[in-house]
Amino acid sequence: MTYVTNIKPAEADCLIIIDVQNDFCSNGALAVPEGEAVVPIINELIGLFGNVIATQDWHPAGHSSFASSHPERAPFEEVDLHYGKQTLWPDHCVQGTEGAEFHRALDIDRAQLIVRKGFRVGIDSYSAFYENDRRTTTGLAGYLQERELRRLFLVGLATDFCVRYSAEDARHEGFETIVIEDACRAIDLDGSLDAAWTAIDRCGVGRATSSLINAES
Ligand code: VGL
Ligand code: ZN
Repeated sequence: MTYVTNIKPAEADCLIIIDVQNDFCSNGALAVPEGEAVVPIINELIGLFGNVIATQDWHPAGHSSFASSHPERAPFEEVDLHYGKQTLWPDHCVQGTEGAEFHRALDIDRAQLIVRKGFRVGIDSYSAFYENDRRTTTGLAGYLQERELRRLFLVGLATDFCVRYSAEDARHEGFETIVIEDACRAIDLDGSLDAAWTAIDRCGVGRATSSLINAES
């Protein structure tokens, strides 16, 4: 595990806020335990970074990742879709619904880009970079390259799904990548949180704590 300390956000650094949406917070359709606890922490971080991007899980009704789209299947079961195994979820983050909106206290106005993902009815997308077929891109890597943003700090929901896969893909795309641990919360399904940290550590993504990130002095 690589712990990164003494971080002063600079020009080539970017904060990427993953899926801080109502459906992943308390009373949401796919509530992440303590999901909303990341909001004040992330708002502090937004103030320290010159570059901020957010992702928004953005599914059409009837999305293939919804258990309700599969007869006789229940949420949190796994099915085989055309690209491989897919966990089924309760209906969540349906385009245009309140559940898909960002948490109202999140300082989203500072985001320079919002990447919507999971909008293809037949493919889920955990990662901010690649959909779950591992082939279809969101365009984010190209955007970051064109803006010469090279070091990425990931925060948000959920640690063991969208944050994890975004971190792995960011690293594979050649970005220096750091997950800010206390600014994330997990779903934790059948050991998925342990698996996520193992995968994050193994691919060379660093970890940090928000209180050790300082403004440029
Ligand atoms: C997420 C499951 C389904 C996430 C999104 O944001 O981690 N998890 N859709
Ligand atoms: Zn989703």
